[in-house]
Amino acid sequence: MSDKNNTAIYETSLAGEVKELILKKYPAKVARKRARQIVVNNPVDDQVPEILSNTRTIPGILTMRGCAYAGCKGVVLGPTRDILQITHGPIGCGFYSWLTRRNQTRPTTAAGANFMPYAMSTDMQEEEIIFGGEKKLKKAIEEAISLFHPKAIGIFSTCPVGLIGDDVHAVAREMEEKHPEVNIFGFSCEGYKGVSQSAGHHIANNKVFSKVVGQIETQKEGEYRFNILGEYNIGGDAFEIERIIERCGMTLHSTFSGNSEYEEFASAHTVDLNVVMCHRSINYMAEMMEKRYGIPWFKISFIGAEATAKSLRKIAAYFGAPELLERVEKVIAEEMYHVEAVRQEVKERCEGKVAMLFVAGSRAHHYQELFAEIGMKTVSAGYEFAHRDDYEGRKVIPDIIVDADTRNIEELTVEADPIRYRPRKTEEQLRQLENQEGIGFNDYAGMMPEMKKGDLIIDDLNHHEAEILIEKYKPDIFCAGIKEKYVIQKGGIPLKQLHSYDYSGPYAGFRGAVNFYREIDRMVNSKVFRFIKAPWQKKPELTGSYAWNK
Ligand code: CFM
Repeated sequence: MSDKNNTAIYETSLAGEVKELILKKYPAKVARKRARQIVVNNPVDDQVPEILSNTRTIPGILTMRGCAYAGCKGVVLGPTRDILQITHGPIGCGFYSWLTRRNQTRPTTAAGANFMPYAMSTDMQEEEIIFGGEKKLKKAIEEAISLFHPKAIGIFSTCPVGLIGDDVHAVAREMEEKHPEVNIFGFSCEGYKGVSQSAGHHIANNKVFSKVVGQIETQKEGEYRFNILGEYNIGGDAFEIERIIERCGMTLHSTFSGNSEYEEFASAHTVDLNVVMCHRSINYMAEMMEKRYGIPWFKISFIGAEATAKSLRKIAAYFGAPELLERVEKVIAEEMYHVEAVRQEVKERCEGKVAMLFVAGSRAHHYQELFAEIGMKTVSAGYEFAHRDDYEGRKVIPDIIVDADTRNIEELTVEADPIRYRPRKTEEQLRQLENQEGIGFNDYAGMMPEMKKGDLIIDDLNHHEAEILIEKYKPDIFCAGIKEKYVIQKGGIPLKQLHSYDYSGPYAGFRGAVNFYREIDRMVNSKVFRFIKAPWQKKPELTGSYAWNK
């Protein structure tokens, strides 16, 4: 038997052992549910074991998840600079969703509107909770319009808004009648909707699609025009992606929503292609734009130098112009030259080290590529709130059981626009691109088919489980967020925040890959974690005992 097989067997048994250890602590009913959310991977011909996901967190478990408001306001709309965003709710919701994700923006002109440095909220008090907050919301909108003259205003509902029954949509309509020059819309994204921030993504997609996309017909100048969906400019990722696309001579019309502005969303339906980076947060938009306007979409990723090169090639192949294909190859060769030198150097020090990634809805998958590029292997990974399709691939969508929590989130019925629907390619051209270029339209293969047999996949990881993982696997690095960071680091394992990137970034594209390699090298080879145990914990210098008077 080869070494490779031996390793696989060892890892399978370790994964099984860890799963058992985790479940042992739980009451029987909890253990039964968690057993379906913790899966030892076994990919066979593109088939993987089923994993339970997108269900409620069991009360009492310390989850890593966020809320629907966070998914709507913080994630999808947050990075847009000139849609004035008002949080209707207590001040904490507005404050804690204000730039903690480190999403950046760069207005195109000095005079361009940028509301991101402001946290705007109705600051609900007891009085509004008892007598209703609509009056205060209208006043806030009036004040915002007179101070900032925005093109658009989004109102975001927090939990109490739903509980007391404030109608943010009626307020939006009334204020829009009064101020027809401003596009005003509300989101019913109360924190408790659905089971996680994933519900908020869907709510945001629906409203942006129905109230913003398609409002403006003017196109950005340029050739090979497309949108990137699901890129949020954390730590400057979008800036790096924009740089590369510009070098390739293609036109990025709009990013949903990193470094974006209102008019780009409003005219996003004029492009010839949508590419999807974070499938979880924005697949709804891709599907709806295809149905209404005929824009094809496929999945790409700019996380990892190889993934970036592959994605650029696919986009160029879609447009098909020989001079574009040539230019893209030239850019890839030049950029890779610089990446390779660092990659080889870092790989020598990182080869064989072990990573774990527990990040939300797409990064736990995408970042495995970056680790692989420097020879590191991922042995366990999971999403906080993704759905079965993000784990197992979109082929399982017809089999996903729709429960009451999912049914609570509106599913828009979208039909082809009678005037503006325009197929960008013929069926034959699409099939040809699939067969010859390997472009999977309307598809996402998911995380599990790309992971090894025996890797441990855990949905909605919690602190108890994280502690067992680090104790049993002793990984060289753990990737998660701020809530996990210090617990893990006190266990002697470096933690890389893959939500906010700690204080760093970008990690996307070619230069981003170089940043990531260097940073991971510093973290996994740092000697500081050896000193995590204080000397007196290892070897007590003083011992004492208590004497009890009985
Ligand atoms: Fe998509 Fe995101 Fe993610 Fe996400 Fe998020 Fe994020 Fe994330 Mo934090 S949209 S699913 S809701 S890639 S904020 S930029 S890092 S949990 S893995």
